[in-house]
Amino acid sequence: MFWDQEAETMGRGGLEQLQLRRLKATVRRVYERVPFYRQKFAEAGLQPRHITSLADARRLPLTTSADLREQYPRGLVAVDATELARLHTSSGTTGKPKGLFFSRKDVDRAAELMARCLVMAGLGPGGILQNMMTYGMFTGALVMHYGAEKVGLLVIPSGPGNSEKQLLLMQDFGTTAIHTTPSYALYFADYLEKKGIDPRRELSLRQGFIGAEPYSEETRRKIEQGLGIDVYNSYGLSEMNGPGVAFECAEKHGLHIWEDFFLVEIVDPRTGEPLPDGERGELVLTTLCREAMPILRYRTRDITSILPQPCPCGRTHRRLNRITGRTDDMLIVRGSNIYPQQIERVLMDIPAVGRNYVILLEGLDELTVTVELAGAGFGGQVEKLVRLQTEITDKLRAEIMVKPKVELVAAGTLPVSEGKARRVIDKRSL
Ligand code: DLL
Repeated sequence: MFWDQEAETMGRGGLEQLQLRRLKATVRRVYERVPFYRQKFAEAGLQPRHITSLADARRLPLTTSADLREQYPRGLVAVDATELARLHTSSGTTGKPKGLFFSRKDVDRAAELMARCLVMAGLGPGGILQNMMTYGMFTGALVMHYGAEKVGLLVIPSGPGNSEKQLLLMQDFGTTAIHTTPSYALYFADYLEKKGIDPRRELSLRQGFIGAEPYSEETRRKIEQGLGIDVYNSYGLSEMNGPGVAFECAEKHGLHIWEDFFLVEIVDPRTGEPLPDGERGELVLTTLCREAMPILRYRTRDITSILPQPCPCGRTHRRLNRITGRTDDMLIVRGSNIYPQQIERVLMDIPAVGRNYVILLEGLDELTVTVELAGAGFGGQVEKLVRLQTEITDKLRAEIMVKPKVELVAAGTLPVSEGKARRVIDKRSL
């Protein structure tokens, strides 16, 4: 099923021609209207007429998250104030937020891409979507909301948290699909288990659109089992609209990124040099259709690779591999480079492990992983617990080359955040 079959299955030649036309228009636009880019072009001795092929894109300046903060609040806006329709902000872990503007057309186009994603996952009129993302300055809920309405779904804007209310809505209105983060999906699965509710028999849930945070295949499996749904990975970032940038099709093997809207590059995070398809590196994106706030070569800091093979679903837009981490997520512990996702993969593959965990670093590189046990966990069988603790320690050590201290706690003990989970607490720098 397609939302926009022509655009989604366009031949590569036509798609690349379209990209080039849009790239040139975007370059002209920012050169003429955004002093920040005009200056960057001047520094590089570059003019819009120098961009004559897609390969020339690598001559364009890179834009970083720090640039967006420095240009806050309106530095990167490329339209008149009267054309602005919506503001979102995105706050990182430090400093000023980023101001992200949409024109009316941008709002509609973001919804259009979201609609492609939802139809790709098999949704259509009659579907009932419970949108459990945070409504507000975060793009996650609103962009999905508009896309889902476009497709003809009934949208329940439940927002995050309050599992009791979420469950009631699902029971009373027959929710068929949910939109949430992996951490809340796991938490909610736990909640149902505790309540003794079998989602397969008692709820109408069929699909989950899960994103906004990295997660592993093992976590996908846990969510699918716990909620009795098909999980589709959804990737996006506020700087590029929010959700709807890349999404899985029924193959569930890589996320189609909408290349008529985004120019995709993978670069070596250290040198910024482009890498060939298939190699893992940092994702760099250029908006090709944004009016209010076009962004050239944005360094997402997300690590992934392009799956070069054509997809059996017939879409020609290339697929991104699951995001395996961020360049700024990497922890260096006793000289080893560790990504939190490596820890997650190991944990979620152990059936006795529950759905939440925290990674704590303190003192001189002491690493403690606190792990919730699955459902019935603490049966007072100390021997079993000790065995499990040893199993987790050994498996983590084999994966990350560092021996962590492992603490086991009862299910539901660790805090759950309504927005994105905070799983790594690094007290070393304090
Ligand atoms: O999280 C947009 C979004 C909302 C995507 C809802 C999907 C669903 P930001 O708050 O700007 O925007 O955060 C963007 O979150 O650069 C990634 O590091 C991470 N991220 C988002 N989706 C995924 C995913 C939204 N599926 C940042 N897998 C991105 C891994 C993800 N990481």
